[in-house]
Amino acid sequence: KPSTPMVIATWNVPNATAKAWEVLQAGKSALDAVEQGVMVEEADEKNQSVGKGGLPDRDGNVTLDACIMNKDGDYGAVVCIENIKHPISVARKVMEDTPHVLLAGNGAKQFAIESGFTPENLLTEASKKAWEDWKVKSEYKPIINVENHDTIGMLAIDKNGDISGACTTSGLSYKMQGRVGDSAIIGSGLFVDNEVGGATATGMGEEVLKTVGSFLIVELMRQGKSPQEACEEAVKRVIQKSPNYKDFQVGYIAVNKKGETGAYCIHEWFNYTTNQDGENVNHKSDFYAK
Ligand code: SD4
Repeated sequence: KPSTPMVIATWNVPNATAKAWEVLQAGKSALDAVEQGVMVEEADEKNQSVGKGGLPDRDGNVTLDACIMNKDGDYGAVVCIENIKHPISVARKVMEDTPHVLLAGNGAKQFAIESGFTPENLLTEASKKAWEDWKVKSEYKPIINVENHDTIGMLAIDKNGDISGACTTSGLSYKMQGRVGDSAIIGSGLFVDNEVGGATATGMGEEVLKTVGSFLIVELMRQGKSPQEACEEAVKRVIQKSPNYKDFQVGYIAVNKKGETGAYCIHEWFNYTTNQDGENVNHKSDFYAK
């Protein structure tokens, strides 16, 4: 049953959604909820797809992408930032404290340090070992393992009915140096329109970027589609454009103003977590390739 306030996030991230719910319960905004929610995963070294412990690029650099959107449609993002554990908070500062919306690489890191963030090594022993094992063959196939990736995209609706969203990732593992995916790009990895709803993506960023998936979902909801119908349409768009869809995963989640949710992906195993009334529920997403 749809109800608000609520939180929805990609993958099985009960600690993150519980944190976001706690923030909402304290009467804070959806913006605070999504920021603090995804920070839980950024700090979790065991999650090798975001923040500290993220898998590096092919040269061993951990480079992170993150973005955030508020109820007014403001957007802030960092791409290819290194050594900063909480890129989502830097993205929020870009949105709130600069005349810009997107900072990249060294400039983003510089801004983070000037804003009080402490640089640190993000390559954990476990991720370093995984990279060293990968280097033995160095097979550069930018094919996402369909079972194992967990960029976190989160959407929340607060007690005022306002929607915000956040998305954070270390991107595809062993990507080329400088590669930026969909997660921090407005309309692709995330889009929120407070009059309509929000959407966020996980999976092969190149495919999400080509079809501007999250914006598409929000626009379809604006035209009257349910979040579920809109997610299905966005996945079908990817499939129409990419005959090799069997080789990669894309998954979307969405929520509308009423708190109705939707999710759809190409391959089985995508799942997502909701929190309504303080209860975390993990859901299996419906999928195309049956
Ligand atoms: C990217 N969409 O950088 C991200 C990867 C991802 O879980 O979702 N990983 O393309």
